[in-house]
Amino acid sequence: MKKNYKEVSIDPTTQQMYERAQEMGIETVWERLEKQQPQCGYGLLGICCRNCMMGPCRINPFGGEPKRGVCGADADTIVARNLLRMIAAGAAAHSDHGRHVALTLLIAAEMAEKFKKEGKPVLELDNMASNTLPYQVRDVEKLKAVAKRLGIETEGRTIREIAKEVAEVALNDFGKQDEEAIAFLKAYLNPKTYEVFEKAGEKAGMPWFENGILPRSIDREIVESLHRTHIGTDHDPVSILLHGLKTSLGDAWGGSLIATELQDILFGTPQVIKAEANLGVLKEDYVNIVVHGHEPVLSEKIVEAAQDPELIELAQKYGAKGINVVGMCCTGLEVLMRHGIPIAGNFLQQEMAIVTGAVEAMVVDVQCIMPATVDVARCFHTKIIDTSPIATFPGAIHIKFDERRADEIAKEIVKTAVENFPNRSKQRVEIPKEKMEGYVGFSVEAILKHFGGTLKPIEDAIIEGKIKGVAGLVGCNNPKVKQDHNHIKIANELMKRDVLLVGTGCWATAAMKYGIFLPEYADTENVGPGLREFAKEWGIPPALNMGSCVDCTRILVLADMVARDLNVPIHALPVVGSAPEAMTEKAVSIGTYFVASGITTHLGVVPPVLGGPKVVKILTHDLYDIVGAAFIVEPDPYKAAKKMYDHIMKKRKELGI
Ligand code: SF4
Ligand code: MSK
Repeated sequence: MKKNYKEVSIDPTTQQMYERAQEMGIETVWERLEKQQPQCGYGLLGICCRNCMMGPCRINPFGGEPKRGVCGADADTIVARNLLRMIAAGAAAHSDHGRHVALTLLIAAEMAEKFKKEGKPVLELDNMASNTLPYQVRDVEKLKAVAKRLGIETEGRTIREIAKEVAEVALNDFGKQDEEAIAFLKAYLNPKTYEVFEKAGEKAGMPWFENGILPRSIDREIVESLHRTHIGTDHDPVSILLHGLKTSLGDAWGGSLIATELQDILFGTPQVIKAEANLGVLKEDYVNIVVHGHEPVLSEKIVEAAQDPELIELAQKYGAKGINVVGMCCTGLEVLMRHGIPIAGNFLQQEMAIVTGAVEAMVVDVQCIMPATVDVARCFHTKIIDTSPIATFPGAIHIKFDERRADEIAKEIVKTAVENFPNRSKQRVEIPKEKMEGYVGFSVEAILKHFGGTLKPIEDAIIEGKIKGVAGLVGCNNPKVKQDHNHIKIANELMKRDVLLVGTGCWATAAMKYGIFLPEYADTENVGPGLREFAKEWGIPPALNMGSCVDCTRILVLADMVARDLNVPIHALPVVGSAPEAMTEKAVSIGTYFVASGITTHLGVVPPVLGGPKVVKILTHDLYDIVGAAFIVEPDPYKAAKKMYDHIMKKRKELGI
């Protein structure tokens, strides 16, 4: 059933393309959601279990029979187990991404070693700055900083040797078998928060969680999640959820952190740069390539290949003015942050980009890519090119990526897109004109640089009350919520109350589309006087784009630095998190690791937990006593912002500021 375009999104480009899709009879995410109605009530409440073949089992949500599954599991056990599996899947996705980056760094270092033995230019290879390598070390300073944190010797060693050891320490964190916390967590976390993690088991009345919720290895905690939730294993919602916190911390201070830090080493640490967002970044006269997914290991190379003079010449031969690479979702944010490559949209715009009729190729890697893109692409000349050996899309072109042949494969992909340009039907092109500029690239390093090498100006502004606190806004779009509506409403409501925003993921793309990443936004009525004054004094927007989903760890590292400066655990800070339009299992893991790390976090979409009253109580109340933070679940953006602000004010009071 056709919806009014105003119901699906507040973004004019999505509205326009949604209408166009309707006219062309193209099914989109909104029709598919409609066809799923009514969605299963058991599923929404989290009280169905398929963990063994005596099931599936369902619990009566009204208190009648059946109260237990065939094995005897009650509603809380089932809800907690389902939630743990969601956390584990989210942590797995982020962490496998991190592993891929670590392996890429290792492969590059090993290739440098091999080439050196073959007599190629020694100095360049020792510095990992040779063009013969598929991947180089672009940020030597960051490599050394990460090595120093990890206790790796840097003096008198080549970049290649340091890079190799950093990659090895990272990879060891995935599979080690001892009981110690992972190396990256120990290297980054302040001792006060470390202690909170260590004592969490005791505080929860489960002293057999010997090292509390300190993750021992990234993979092990994910595997143990599957083990615990196997029929007949863990049945206490408290221990199941404690392990959920532990697994998510393996993501936060392990898999995702490794992804962010090693990507910065390989591709450069983001610095502040101006760029553009929204579907208006597609260009009518150019070959348009959309890079979509999450891993910059591929998209970095596509960006490079698109600058190849031979490929540009080929594009011109086919009548295009050149090659225009744009991003989508988190892969888009990665190249936006590092190179200012324009971002075409967030999660709910992937089909919309194809509906413009102007996309020659959508090049996808992993995560958040709808299989429906292939169906929409069939209505146009667009080619969907899948590239990851772990993500194959029926009906797409498969050009699988291999880091060792990265340049060659990237060129093949770009060439495939260029050669598709003559197949474009000019009459069927309609590109929305809206796009917006904004400043991006606020890595922790860029923020420090901007404030003169210290966070003191931010801390002072918080202590003075000019800024009341900081909110980390993250996460997806979800067609159950009007696209971007909650993202923008919550952002404005918090900024009005003088809360400085930092954010990532689809929230960041939403904020950029509405001009929030422009310093001028501080002059609008959506920003309170204190935050306005602070933003103007420092020449920053009232909200800072910190990158992709894995870059939520930049928010954690920033919070950790402030906590160190004030000599408190993270949970003592006037800081909150929010995923206003959460959708993925990764968002569940992020929300959980924010909370576990001490940042009370709001979810704007109710997760499937309401069928387990004990679970709800643990998540929204008991966790305050265990880790000092908990979840706020509130679909109404105004009420949500108020609750988040109240939490910030409570923390200020406790700090005596
Ligand atoms: Fe049913 Fe228990 Fe099997 Fe789940 S594990 S399907 S509740 S019998
Ligand atoms: S892309 S995880 S929809 S933020 Fe990271 Fe957006 Fe959520 Fe995917």
